[in-house]
Amino acid sequence: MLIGIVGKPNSGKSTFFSAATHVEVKIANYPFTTIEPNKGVGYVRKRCPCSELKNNCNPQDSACINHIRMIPIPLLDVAGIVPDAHQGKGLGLQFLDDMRQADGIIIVVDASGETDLEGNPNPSDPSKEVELIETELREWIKSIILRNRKDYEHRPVDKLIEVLSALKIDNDAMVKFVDSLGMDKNKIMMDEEIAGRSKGKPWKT
Ligand SMILES: Nc1nc2c(ncn2[C@@H]2O[C@H](COP(=O)(O)OP(=O)(O)OP(=O)(O)O)[C@@H](O)[C@H]2O)c(=O)[nH]1
Ligand SMILES: [Mg+2]
Repeated sequence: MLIGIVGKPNSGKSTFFSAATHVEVKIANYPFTTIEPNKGVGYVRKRCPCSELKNNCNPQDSACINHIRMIPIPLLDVAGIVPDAHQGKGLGLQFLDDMRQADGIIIVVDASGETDLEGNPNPSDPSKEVELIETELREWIKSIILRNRKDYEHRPVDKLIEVLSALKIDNDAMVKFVDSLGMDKNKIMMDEEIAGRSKGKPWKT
């Protein structure tokens, strides 16, 4: 499993990453301090079942310290995402390519509202930062789906899953999504009406 740490530029992603992994990385008060992604391992602490069994365990995959299991979670700190990143703005496409490796994301928001969506010092509504990430990820996936129409159109859903395989989208979620559009799973159609119907709705996986 790999979790991507995402957010607009200058929002505190690397600060969170460094606190969670103890990896020293560049942190600064301006946008695009991080360009190449930083990789490290954070630990989720969970009470280990050995506390109830009243013995000490010796797990191979993680440390158990005083009955607390240290579960390793690889983290990836990537470049900031700006409006229209899916069209290449900012470090758009590089960011999105780095994100392909991640199984899930943590969105880091600058709750002070003192920097805009480009990470510059201007007043801003922090809730817009979550919308920004949702919009850019959705538009990016949508552009891949529309660009590869010839590979899955009029074919079973498996072909569409193949097109999206690099994005680690769950197969069952994909089948359910196709169902929710009222599409035949054996004959995927991506006409303009369907493309329009998905517009504006986050594609939950
Ligand atoms: N007050 C305050 N400042 C913070 C906090 N987290 C980060 N900062 C500051 O915010 C600035 C940006 O932090 P970074 O961690 O470099 O932000 P980033 O999102 O990785 O930035 P980019 O890599 O440029 O996209 C730095 O000056 C940090 O010291 C916080 O929780 N509170
Ligand atoms: Mg950074």
